[in-house]
Amino acid sequence: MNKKETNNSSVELSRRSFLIGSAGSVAWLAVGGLSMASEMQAPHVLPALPYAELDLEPVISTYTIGFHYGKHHKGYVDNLNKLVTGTEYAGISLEKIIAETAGKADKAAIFNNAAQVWNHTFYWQGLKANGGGEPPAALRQKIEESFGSVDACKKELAAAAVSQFGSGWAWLILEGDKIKTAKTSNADSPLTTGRKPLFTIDVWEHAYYLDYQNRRSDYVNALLDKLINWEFVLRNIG
Ligand code: MN3
Repeated sequence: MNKKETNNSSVELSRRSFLIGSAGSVAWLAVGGLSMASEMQAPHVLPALPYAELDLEPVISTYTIGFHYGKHHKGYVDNLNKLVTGTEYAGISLEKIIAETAGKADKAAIFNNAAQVWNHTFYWQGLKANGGGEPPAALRQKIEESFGSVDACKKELAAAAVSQFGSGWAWLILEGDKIKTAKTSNADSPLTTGRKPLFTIDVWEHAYYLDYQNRRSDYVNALLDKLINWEFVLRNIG
């Protein structure tokens, strides 16, 4: 572990301690992917980023994160809290809200905001400073079984991200014992079709337009080469 990572870890730990101390019911902070929001109750809380806002420079600028995390992600949390207050969805977990509102036209606003809260939290967790590079051996083997090579996996995921028409998300998911790629539109999530998310890339324009304008593929490739947190992907396989 280099010095920068050591420093980041201690920043992360002290943030966690602070949040756990100040909001004891928020269990999202446990690292490990899918369980991250399982005990989050309304009112829903914007989870802390697992790194400083400048740590993803130069791939994702502090300016982009300021808007994306501080305005967009926070906006979904605030909207969700407004929408569920006084309804049957108040006080239940984010995952349960997503499961119970998926596909219901009259619950679309609640679904969209809940799924966007989940998707963004998952997206931030999947990135890290000095990410990319080679996956851990156990993950590399799984990727090779599924795609032939790490490079082929990254190419297929980048193709999914670039070809998603309009706003949405590209994913690595687990189906059976194989890793696959997927893409979803707007707020949609693999969770609603029983697929297990391992990693996601936000391809809404707000995720990259300030830094890359129309060059979505440059954003996607830089993210996969320099920010993907392979340990997070491996933990989600479980
Ligand atoms: Mn976004």
